[in-house]
Amino acid sequence: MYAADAAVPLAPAGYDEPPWDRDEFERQLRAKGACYHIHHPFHIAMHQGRCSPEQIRGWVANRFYYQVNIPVKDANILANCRDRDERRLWVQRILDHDGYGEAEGGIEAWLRLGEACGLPRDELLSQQHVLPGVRFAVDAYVNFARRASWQEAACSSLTELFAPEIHQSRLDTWPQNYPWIESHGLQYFRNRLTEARRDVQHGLRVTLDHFTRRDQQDRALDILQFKLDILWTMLDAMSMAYELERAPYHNIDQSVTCHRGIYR
Ligand code: AHQ
Repeated sequence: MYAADAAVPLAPAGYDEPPWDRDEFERQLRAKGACYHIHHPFHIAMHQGRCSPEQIRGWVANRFYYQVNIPVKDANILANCRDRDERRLWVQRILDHDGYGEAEGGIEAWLRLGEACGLPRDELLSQQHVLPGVRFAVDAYVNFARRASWQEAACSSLTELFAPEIHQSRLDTWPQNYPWIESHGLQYFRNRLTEARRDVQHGLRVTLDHFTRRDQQDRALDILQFKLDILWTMLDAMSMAYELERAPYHNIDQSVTCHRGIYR
């Protein structure tokens, strides 16, 4: 970036400030939890038992699009990573979701969550319920991981610093709030309690090691905010459709079918 009359490039914002030490950098990252989607009104209503079966099913069907894209996102991170030892760690995320050997994996577990909520597997797999806003947000995450450095994409996964709390909140409240959901469907959330804690230790170490200048640390916070925005925007789209009953084109033509995804 150049000032109008400067012959030398201006340093990025924060560049000339001293970097945070590791503890303060981690504290700054964790402070972003204030914007985590556990605080979104849709999630608060879900936690308080105020979601209808249709709203729960809409959430499960739309979040399935996020789930099936996590291994694609992680495969892009692996493709951009030249460090074998880091790849040996990161590859576990793909196995956790796609499954391997006898382990069915998280995508299968999410399909079972759908069945437990009364959503047939084919309905989730067809992506027929995926809202455009959810699709755009998830595709933005995958496309970011495709073109960013693997360390920047690893940083974007740090929303999982806050994930164990949200998974535990569902395990704590869904049985009495949504007794119509078969309990076996909650296995996905049980699995993520340990998987998320393990994953985030790796992602945090990569982030604290990689972003060392203050301007880089500021960028890391912005990358994490980008991912927080993705999670929040997904729920905004679901709120429009399932709480306000304003799905796309609701006032024009109920028969309109939203686009079915161009990144096939
Ligand atoms: O089920 C989730 C999951 O597998 C992942 C992977 C990780 C990533 O790589 O970005 N993030 C993530 C998340 C999952 N569940 C979300 C939820 O609310 O159930 C939380 C989400 C996250 O915090 O990023």
